[in-house]
Amino acid sequence: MAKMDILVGLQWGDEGKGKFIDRICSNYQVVTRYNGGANAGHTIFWNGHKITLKLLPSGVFYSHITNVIGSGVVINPIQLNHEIAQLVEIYPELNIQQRLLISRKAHLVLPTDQYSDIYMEGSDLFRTIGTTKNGIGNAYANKMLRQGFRVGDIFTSDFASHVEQVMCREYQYLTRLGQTLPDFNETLDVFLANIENLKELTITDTETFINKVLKEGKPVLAEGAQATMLDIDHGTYPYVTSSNTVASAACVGLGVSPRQVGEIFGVLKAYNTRVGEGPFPSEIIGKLGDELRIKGNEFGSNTKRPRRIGWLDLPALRYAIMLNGITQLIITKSDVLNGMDIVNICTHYELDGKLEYNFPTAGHISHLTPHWKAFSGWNADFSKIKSAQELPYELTQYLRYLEAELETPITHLSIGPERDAIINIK
Ligand code: 2SA
Ligand code: MG
Repeated sequence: MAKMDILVGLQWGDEGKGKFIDRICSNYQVVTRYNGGANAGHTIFWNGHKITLKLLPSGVFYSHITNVIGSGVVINPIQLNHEIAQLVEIYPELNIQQRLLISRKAHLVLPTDQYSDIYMEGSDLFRTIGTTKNGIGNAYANKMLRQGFRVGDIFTSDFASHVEQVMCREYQYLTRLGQTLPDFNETLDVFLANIENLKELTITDTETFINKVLKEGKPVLAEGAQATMLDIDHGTYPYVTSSNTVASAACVGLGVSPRQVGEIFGVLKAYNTRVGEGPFPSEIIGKLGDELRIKGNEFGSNTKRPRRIGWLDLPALRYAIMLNGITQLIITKSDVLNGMDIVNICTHYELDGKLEYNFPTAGHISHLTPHWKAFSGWNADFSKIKSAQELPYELTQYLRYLEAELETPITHLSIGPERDAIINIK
């Protein structure tokens, strides 16, 4: 019996998960997505092209890997077809369609889910979250309300008329609220045409497939989208995404027992970022944050929004490691901090005059004052570093401190944007 390894982000997203997945992908027979939708953006550099995958699992580039979109994902068929078409054009030899399985139980994102998301983000009647405006929350809400459409439904004879009815209802509602919307018939036609394309793909009982593969002794990788601090239950609610992002969600979102789980990789950046609204205790406000944003190219891979910048936050990281049961840490973008005089880490917070060593899970998160430990910065030619022994002394000290404080081994360190700029630490 093989194991399913899980990879998650430990911060607020954009930790560089795609790069590490690309590194370990070839060890797996199956690579899966279990949560989120086109709000994800895994950037991979492949043969000189920069490619951002939103819905497709990162195993698409390896011809021996079967890629699975599990039941926990919400699928925008227009985006999925677009992504496939784009890759087929650049790499026809990869036969992406032949190596892609989609769960019958995954839910569909309707155009009206997206329009509702856009409306809610712009309206005073609703809380503004700073979403990616992909309709993710609305699609999951409909799933929970048991009003959603699942991929398996597209083969039923009344699917088109049922979608039309629902979209018509949503159009009436949004129009009454004053929202201007694209032409109804055109929107519906485009959506249904994309549903026809979806029918050409393999839509199946992916949980049966994955469990069979594991039984045959072939390892599976579950790649998490977004990150722990954006988890709908455990993140900084309400400023979170609408799915469970923690490792245990891979079991639900794929239909795999917790007994089958092997390694749980936790990816974190050597500093911190967050897009959208919400508490960010270790945020760096001002010039230094602006400099790091430019240096680290910290802009949303889908939405191009500038990311907020912060230092590492030990209470938040310990909390994320606990929630996921992380077995290995992967640290990315250590090169971005190269040349800084001082690198800070938030060790704990102060709240109403009291010291707080745990990440508060509700309530006063926005009132925290961080306490810092300052480290000497490092300065090295990262392009020449090939092994852990060659790392600058100050960076090694930084990593040792983190490893001890987080009580979890750091196994890999990314030292540059290139595909191979990642070294083994253990
Ligand atoms: P949503 O769209 O409903 O999931 O938004 C809710 C909150 O979750 C945040 N969120 C993200 N944060 C970082 N990266 C994400 N993915 C893209 C990327 C983002 C992009 O990888 O670059 O392109 O801008 C992601 N997806 C959701 C979002 O900012 C809200 O705070
Ligand atoms: Mg991302």
